[in-house]
Amino acid sequence: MSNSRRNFFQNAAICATGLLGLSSRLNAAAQSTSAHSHDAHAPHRHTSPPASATPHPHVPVVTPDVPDLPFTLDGATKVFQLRAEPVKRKIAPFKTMDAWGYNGSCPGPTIQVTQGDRVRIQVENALPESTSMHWHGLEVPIEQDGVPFISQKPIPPGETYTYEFTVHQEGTFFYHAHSAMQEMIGLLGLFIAHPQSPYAPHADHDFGIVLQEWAILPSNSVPNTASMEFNWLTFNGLSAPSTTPLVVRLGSRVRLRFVNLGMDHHPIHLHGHQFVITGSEGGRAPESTWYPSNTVLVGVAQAKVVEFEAKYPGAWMIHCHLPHHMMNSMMDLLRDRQIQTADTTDPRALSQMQTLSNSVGVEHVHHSPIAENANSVPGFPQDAFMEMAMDDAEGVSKPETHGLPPNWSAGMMGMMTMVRVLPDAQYNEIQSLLRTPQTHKVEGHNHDH
Ligand SMILES: [Cu+2]
Repeated sequence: MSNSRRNFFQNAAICATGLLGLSSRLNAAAQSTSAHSHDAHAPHRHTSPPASATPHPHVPVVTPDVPDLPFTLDGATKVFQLRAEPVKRKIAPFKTMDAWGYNGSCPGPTIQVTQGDRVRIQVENALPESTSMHWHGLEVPIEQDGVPFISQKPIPPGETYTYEFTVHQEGTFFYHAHSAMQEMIGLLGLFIAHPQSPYAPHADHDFGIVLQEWAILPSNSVPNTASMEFNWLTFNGLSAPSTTPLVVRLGSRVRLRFVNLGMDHHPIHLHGHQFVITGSEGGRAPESTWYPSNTVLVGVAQAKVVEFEAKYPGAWMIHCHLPHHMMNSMMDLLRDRQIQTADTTDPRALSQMQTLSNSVGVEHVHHSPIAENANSVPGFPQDAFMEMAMDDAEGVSKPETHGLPPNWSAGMMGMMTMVRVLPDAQYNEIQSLLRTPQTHKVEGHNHDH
């Protein structure tokens, strides 16, 4: 180790010690406002982020549909536990996959620390094969780098390996098993390092979104990680319309952090607003580099962070703009009965739609009207029969979808979610629903009777 490098780590350690008090307070603040934290220390799940007059230097990152990873303290060191294991994930109302993940979640739970923190992460291997963990983008000593046979021996099934390092960076990082097929079957998660000096301007909402793609043959549940034909596209392990909308207050500043560890680059597009790209997998970008945009290309192994003022009320889509990534495999719904016609007077087509309806498990299958002469038009059908409303399906109906127009889910497919920019009254209504113990549905106002 060179002198400069040794000095660097010594300085980092001193820095961490000096800032420990601040760091702990930041984390206490973060945990008390964490919207989706599963930390037993967080007393208020689903509480709303504070309004812009917040006393906190930063709001915690919310990873929709993915929990946060709790930690304990050993002196000044934050201790995390990750268990690599098979995970069942219901990615859409009619599709459950057998992936691998951490602590029952795929992607794994989000780690949030503050720049300067010393962290210890105990990785338990409950997989049927060896694994290891790489801290993607973090400047850690080589023995913590997680590459099997180069920086460590693989972690055998049933054993636990401990990583420990100081996080001297800020930004959006991720952790993943350092083997290609294990990455592709889901072994990754977000690693957020909040800055010691708050970012300016202040963001009122901060969301993390993991982009993944899967090849799952009809009637199968195990992704084929060797395939290059992806038919299921997910944000945080869910396909639209199961993805939970991002609910933000009108007039607030919103930060979105995307990470991609798949086989394709995803151009992520936001409707109705311009954003600036404020960071990458290397941390915060200087403000002089920001320019207006509404599509950000999130390349493989990259993180991209964008920020925007939520100026316009409405339900604004956020999605990958690759056309095939805005849908999932229809083959899977139809199994061996492909629709050959969209003629609704064709009894076969109707029976197929009925089959579809049964397999989806909802009474109403919605599709847009088609023309009388549709079958005589070359190229027909394209999107007919691809629109299916599943507003009330399990995993789709939730407080965050409350108040959306009927059949809102008809056009929501694949790598897609929405940001709902809501005036105070509607925003507060959803926050209040989130604080209420959930019953089966939130739409009905008399479901207690
Ligand atoms: Cu894409």
